[in-house]
Amino acid sequence: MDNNQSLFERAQRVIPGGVNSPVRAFKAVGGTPRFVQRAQGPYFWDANGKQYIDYIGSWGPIILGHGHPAVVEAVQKAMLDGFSFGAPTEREVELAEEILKLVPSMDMVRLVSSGTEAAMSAIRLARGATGRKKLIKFEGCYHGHADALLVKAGSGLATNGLATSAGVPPEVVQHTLVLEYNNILQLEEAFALHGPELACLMIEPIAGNMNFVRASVPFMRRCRELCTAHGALFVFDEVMTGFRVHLGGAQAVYAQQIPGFEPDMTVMGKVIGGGMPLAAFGGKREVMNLLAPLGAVYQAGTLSGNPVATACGLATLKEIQQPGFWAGLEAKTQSLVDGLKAAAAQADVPFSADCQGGMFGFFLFPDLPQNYATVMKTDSAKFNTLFHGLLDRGIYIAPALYEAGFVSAAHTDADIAATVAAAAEVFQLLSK
Ligand code: KE4
Repeated sequence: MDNNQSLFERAQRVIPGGVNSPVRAFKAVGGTPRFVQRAQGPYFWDANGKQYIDYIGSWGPIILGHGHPAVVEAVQKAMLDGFSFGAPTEREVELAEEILKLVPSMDMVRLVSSGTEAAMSAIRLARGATGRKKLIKFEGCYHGHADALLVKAGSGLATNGLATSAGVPPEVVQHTLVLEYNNILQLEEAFALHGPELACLMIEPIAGNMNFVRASVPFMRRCRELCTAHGALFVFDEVMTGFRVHLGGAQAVYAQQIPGFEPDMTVMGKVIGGGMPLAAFGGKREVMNLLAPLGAVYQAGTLSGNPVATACGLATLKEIQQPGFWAGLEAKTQSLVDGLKAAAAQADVPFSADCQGGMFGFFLFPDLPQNYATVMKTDSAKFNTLFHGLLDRGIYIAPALYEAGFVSAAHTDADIAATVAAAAEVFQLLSK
């Protein structure tokens, strides 16, 4: 038995499923999860000492690569001054100022410890600000595991969402409408039916929880128009895309295509903590001031704005502002996507891929899917062959066909070339 297997057996005796987050268990792809011993740059080494090129990077946060010297130094220094105080620190103010400088649609921001907490709090704030109950989300978008968000579409627009998890009573999800991503007709109908009751619309602007599906510009423009017309808050969930697809997040990408575009609120996470537990939600001053201790919308957290996590996040945000950072990252991500496309074409394997900044996705379809139903038509057996073929060759991609991939600044051209070469071998297996 190898060390990953023995560790997995041991873990399953004391941790449900042997993991602290379900996707890590390899349930969708089968096989034994790789237990990470250590990581450095674009690599990690598993419990057997095998090296992998890491395209998960903690599901997005590790945009600099593992163990960036400036980040390690900042964290080590912060730790010497104390791990946690439960009292305000200057560094929280510094990080908030940095986030607001880079995402000018927000006037204020509140730091929390996870994307789930940030999304949950943003919804509560939207409901408090509007006095309304209903919210719109989209099938295939994941905003963390708060009860109101564990919902799938009901039988029709007039009906309530249906809980996707045990333990979530119907009355908790009754105000959550789930629409099809990129479906303007459904969007129009939902606002026509429920406009005055809608507190907010929450969306992943580039849906990394459907692997990689972009909201079309017409769809995004219509979301903005309808939220404005009906007084619903337009909430961008940029936990994954924030500081990952662009220095200003996905909202900066859409603002290039829709003049003056901005959401009303933004939820962030992952990169802003540099890999440590840190997330945030923010918006316009008049909405954010409704939060306790000023306003009536309660929200709190023992470790919110943690002094070590904020040091990690700040050091990360400083590095991604260095000259040439984004050009270099985008060039590497694009060369990965182009290489994979060429290798798939060479093997005559139906394949499509897309990327933005340091985030990419691919599908075993000739055309990029526009919604969840299409993504889930993927031949999972073929995906699993691809996943394990790459894993055996030391390439670590997401163990689920609906997850995105991430390139860091530490990935080298040689790493990208090795990845494409490994994929070319595996595509040959798929085409047999
Ligand atoms: P966390 O609570 O996991 O920090 O964030 C929830 C969340 C919110 N919004 C978006 C767009 C997200 O992608 C996430 C979390 N992403 C998943 C990966 N698809 C985290 C991985 C996991 O669940 O283990």
